[in-house]
Amino acid sequence: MSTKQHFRTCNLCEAMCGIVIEHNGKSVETIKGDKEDPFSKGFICPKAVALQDIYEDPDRLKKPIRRQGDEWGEISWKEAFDTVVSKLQSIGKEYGPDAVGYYQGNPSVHNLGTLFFAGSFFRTLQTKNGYSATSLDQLPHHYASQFMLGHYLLMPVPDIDRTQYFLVIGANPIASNGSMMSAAGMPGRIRALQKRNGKMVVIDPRRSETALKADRHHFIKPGTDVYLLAALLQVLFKEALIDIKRVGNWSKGLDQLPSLFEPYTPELASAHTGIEVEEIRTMAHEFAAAESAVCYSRMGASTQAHGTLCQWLTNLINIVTGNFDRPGGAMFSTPAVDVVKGRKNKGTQHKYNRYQSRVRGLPEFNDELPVAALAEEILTEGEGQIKAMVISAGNPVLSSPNGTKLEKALDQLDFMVSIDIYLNETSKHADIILPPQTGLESEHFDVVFNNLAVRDTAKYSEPLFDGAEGSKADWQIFKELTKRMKPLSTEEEALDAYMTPSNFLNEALKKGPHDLNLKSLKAHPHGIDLGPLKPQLPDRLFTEDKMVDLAPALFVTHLKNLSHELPKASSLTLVGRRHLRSNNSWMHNSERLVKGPWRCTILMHPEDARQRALQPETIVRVSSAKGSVNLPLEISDEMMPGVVSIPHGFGHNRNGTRWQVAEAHAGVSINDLTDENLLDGISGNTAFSGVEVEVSASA
Ligand SMILES: Nc1nc2c(c(=O)[nH]1)N[C@H]1C(S)=C(S)[C@@H](COP(=O)(O)OP(=O)(O)OC[C@H]3O[C@@H](n4cnc5c(=O)[nH]c(N)nc54)[C@H](O)[C@@H]3O)O[C@H]1N2
Ligand SMILES: Nc1nc2c(c(=O)[nH]1)N[C@H]1C(S)=C(S)[C@@H](COP(=O)(O)OP(=O)(O)OC[C@H]3O[C@@H](n4cnc5c(=O)[nH]c(N)nc54)[C@H](O)[C@@H]3O)O[C@H]1N2
Ligand code: SF4
Ligand SMILES: [Mo]
Repeated sequence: MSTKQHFRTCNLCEAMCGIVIEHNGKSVETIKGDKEDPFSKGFICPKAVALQDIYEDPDRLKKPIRRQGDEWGEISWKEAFDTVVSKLQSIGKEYGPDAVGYYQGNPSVHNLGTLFFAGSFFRTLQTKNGYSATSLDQLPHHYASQFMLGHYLLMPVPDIDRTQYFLVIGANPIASNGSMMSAAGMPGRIRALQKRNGKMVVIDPRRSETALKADRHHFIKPGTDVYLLAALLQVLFKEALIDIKRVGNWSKGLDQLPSLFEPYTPELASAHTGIEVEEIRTMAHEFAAAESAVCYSRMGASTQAHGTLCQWLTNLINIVTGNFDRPGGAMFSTPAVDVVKGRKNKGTQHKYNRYQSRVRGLPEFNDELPVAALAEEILTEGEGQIKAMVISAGNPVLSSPNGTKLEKALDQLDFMVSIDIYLNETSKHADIILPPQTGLESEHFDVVFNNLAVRDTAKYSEPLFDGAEGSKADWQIFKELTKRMKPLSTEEEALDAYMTPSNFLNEALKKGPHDLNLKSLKAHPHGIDLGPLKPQLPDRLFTEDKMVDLAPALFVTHLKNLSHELPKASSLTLVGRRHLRSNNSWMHNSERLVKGPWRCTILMHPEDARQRALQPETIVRVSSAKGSVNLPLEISDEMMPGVVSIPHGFGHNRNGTRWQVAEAHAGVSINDLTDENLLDGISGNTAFSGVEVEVSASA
């Protein structure tokens, strides 16, 4: 068979790299970067080849399976759908709609069909118990956007290609390839910044892969970023370095800010963060003096106790220095499919706290509750207790705090269904697993990540291969479930065949700002360049008064209540880390990606190891209030003294899973140590950073 070329976008992470796949119609020969892709220009990371590994993976599920005791047996799609819907309906009827919960994991937003079709199904459940990986990740960013700009999806993106000063707080884009900042080819973009005499400053408790490339790196005590950000604002106001520019014409609340930040001196910030007073002042001066500058705070500044305050203050720093909505600062994309306009806010300025979680009273946001509440909502008896779960494209046993508690909870459900390609640590608790086609078998367009991209481009990827015989795509699964839950009306019936991801995409493109359609995208298989980010405020604001709210009352109150006292010294604080060749919990089944040195280690500063008489490369025991794990110790001065780091997504050592390579590289789960009670005080987002642990030689 002759070799053909197929062009597509890799959908494994947020970077949207263009790839060229050489294939013979049945199998992949090579996967390489597509130099003609206008966004990625040939860049790929080592994970791209995993698209082939996942496609060929003998462990990947292709037919629905049903559990009987510890055994799984294949069943037909009809039997699977019938059983799932009759179980969900009977549980809903007996205990009320809140008895059925759902969780959507990270790959949901990388999947065109799921984005278009999952929502309709979950709405048929009419439950308050909706959860997703959002509250393990970027929920504070949505709060900041909703409360300041009026729309939770209107996200400021660092204009990395034009900035002269890039302040990176709690992000490691060299390993993660960027998040809430789709920017394929981060190493090249950082090199270009430095070549044009720009600077990158990194704030991280670990000298990360990104910190190694920085002009300056400062260690910071986990969870204390709010003091640093507030001190930067204090210096800017106190020394009259404010130059708000255009935003001043359509923003409110500026007058409140100087007194609000006055107490947050660099001295106070230094005591909390461990960063020198003079370094903090210099950072503020440099930021204000730079031709353009952008502060970018991500995971480390989001999944922590003051995540929402951090995102608010990050926006403020960009705004009050005149670096908002202008080249080189924080800007907004103009995506071909406009998800922001597409998801109207319908006048509810704040989709927030319309109801609370039953047991702990955590606030709803955008129809979801924080995942940290999920286990207790299943385990705590009473009206509204969750009795059944639908889990799609997620692995919360490994990804959510106190995973051991969640796995106990899942075990006691009356019914659970997973929509997943693997029998993983979570789906193993299901009664039925519905496996979708995936990756190379799917068509693709990035609806979400173009909204977060550092440049506007558009690209459609055709499916490369047909799915296995009789298999279904995620969207077909959701569509079938929806129809069975809520039979179609005659009008809907007439439209049914038209309701496909491509038709929806075509409609959305036609409504979008660039006058595109599916046909025009198909004519450009490498993608279309739509240019650099453009200023677009105040038109794009969604606040009712068309003003940027610089001082939302909810945030101001929390800041006023923030304790200035230093916490009592803890022994060791735990943070996470990501590795370039891994992706959350589900890419450990590719032999090519897991090879090399053992990655699931705990990193510790030499002085901390010496104090505990711990030897390198020995197995140590790490204990927290929630659990303990044993894993190899790596001693390195890349860690800040007092802070240790363990990667997340490992822990494939639980019985009953079916991913052979991952089981052979099991590691342990950091989330057996993390705590479902440590949350961002405003949003209920999980605070993964800052868990106290003790480390000792393992017996
Ligand atoms: N301690 C700690 N915990 C963390 C983090 C951390 O930094 N530290 N990071 C958090 C973050 S940011 C995130 S986003 C979460 C991620 O956590 P989750 O979203 O809960 O889990 P993933 O590991 O992404 O698992 C994704 C699942 O989707 C399946 N899958 C892959 N592709 C498809 C598909 O096309 N369709 C379907 N139906 N299924 C598919 C995979 O088989 C896998 O089982 O983890 C969070 N947990
Ligand atoms: N290779 C790879 N790429 C990925 C993923 C993956 O698992 N592997 N996951 C994807 C997903 S779902 C996401 S959300 C993104 C996340 O991408 P990023 O936002 O870049 O997140 P991380 O790579 O986890 O980097 C977070 C950094 O914050 C630091 N940190 C921890 N606590 C604190 C703190 O309190 N303050 C400060 N200032 N820093 C702190 C950590 O040491 C770490 O270096 O990556 C995506 N890309
Ligand atoms: S950085 Fe790697 S995983 Fe992410 S889109 Fe590019 S090739 Fe895929
Ligand atoms: Mo994430």
